Amino acid sequence: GPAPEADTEARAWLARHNGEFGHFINGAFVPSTSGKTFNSYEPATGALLAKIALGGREDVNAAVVAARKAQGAWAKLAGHARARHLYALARMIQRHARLIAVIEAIDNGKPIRETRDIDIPLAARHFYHYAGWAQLQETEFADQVPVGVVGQVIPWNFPFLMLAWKVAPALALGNTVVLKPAEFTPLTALLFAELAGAAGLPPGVLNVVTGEGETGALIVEHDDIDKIAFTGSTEVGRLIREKTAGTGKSLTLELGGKSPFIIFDDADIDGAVEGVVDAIWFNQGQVCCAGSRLLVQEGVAPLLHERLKRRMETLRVGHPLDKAIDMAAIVAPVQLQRIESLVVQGVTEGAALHQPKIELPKGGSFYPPTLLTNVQPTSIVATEEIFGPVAVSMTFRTPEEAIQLANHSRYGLAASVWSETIGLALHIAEKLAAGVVWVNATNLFDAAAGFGGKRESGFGREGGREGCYEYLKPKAWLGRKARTEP
Ligand code: TXE
Repeated sequence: GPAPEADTEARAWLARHNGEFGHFINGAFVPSTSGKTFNSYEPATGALLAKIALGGREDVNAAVVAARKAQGAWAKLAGHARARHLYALARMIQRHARLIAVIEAIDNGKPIRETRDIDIPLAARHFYHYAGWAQLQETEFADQVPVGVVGQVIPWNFPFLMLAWKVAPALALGNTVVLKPAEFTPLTALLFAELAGAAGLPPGVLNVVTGEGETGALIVEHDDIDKIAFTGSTEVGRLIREKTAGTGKSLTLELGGKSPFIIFDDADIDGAVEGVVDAIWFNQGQVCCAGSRLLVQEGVAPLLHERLKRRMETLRVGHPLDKAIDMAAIVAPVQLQRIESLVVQGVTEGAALHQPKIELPKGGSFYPPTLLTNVQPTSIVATEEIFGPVAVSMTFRTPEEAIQLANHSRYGLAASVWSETIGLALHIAEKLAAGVVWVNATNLFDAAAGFGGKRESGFGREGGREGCYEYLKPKAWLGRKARTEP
């Protein structure tokens, strides 16, 4: 069951705010001008978790005004001075790692083991990494200037990590931020804002406006924002691209995916099975780069499916704060229904359904680990992002067929290739339409490596040097020496 002592600190933090949160604008929490709020629920129980300010036009405007006012002085700071702020933020994350991890697990429904070991440490690492780039700004990016005021709209699947991916490079390179967390998961962004204030980040440099899609749209449409960075659904990404077209705003989009996970006959089968567990059942499959399309070479398919099914029987689905579980809750009932309906459609289109006989907790939004075999490449479950713990499996005969099947997608975010023949694996990797290819591995991330997609998975990179360019604009300086001679 859940570890009750683990959430005392979290409950105390919620109680300190009376379970009600305003926007973080110009260094302080403020309610919505309209007085409107929305509810945030606990996915694992369905219980009300907090009341959150619903951002309207006035709130977005106040945040943009604060960000604009702060931007000049923030950009004028020497790189090493901005780096000090980022180091302070990174240390703050580490000091409060447990609290952030617990709040994230409660708010999103994901396992505490994942927030504790992955989301939060990796978020801290992003701040450390970009502190390094801030120190190098004058020498490495001498001909570039900050973009200015940046609007960042982020999703609910990795709320704190997506905040770090966006906020760290933006601040490091002299921009100021108006951030909108997803409506399902606003809490760790608010906690971060509070910690940033305590760490001495100047008012206005980071502003958090909470709200639903409409609040995001107000940010996208605001006249005094220089750039929009968005991670979320392909549909909303398309809308944002349309809305920013014809304006001077820069844009980066990190959208959906349907990433292939290719297993050749000569792959290390046990390794590949553990890879699948990681690829599609990590974070309940709510991962943009999830290896959701298994492409298995014909000779090994029966064995792989058998081993995979056996492994599925051992996965435990439980409460997010239980350290002994592998999977926890789906973020919201609406997402659960979407998963259920897509799986039903897949079965109607001829897929064979396999779910282990395991017990699911009652009350919250839970879905078991699921495998669909005998899937046709044109089936809706093979083409649409399910964004849940559902692996769909198809077979292929030749490497050429694997490449063709893998690239038969409107997306191009990630791919995994499993083979003990390194030459083959590298040949396949080269041919895949993807922003990242993992060989005999999956879901590997690093703050120093640029992450992003092609095709309808979006454009722009987060992480590493590439991530810096998304928050800088080239500026040419041409001039003549003043003539001093007569
Ligand atoms: O995403 P939305 P949803 C995919 C995944 C999932 C589906 C639906 O397939 O099942 O999208 O999820 C804000 N202008 N991904 O509906 O709506 C919204 O408030 C500006 C993949 O939750 O895209 C939230 O902060 N902003 C993805 C953010 O956009 C708007 C992660 C993302 O929510 C807006 C999430 C608008 N018009 C979902 N409408 C990934 N790439 O990892 C909404 N928002």
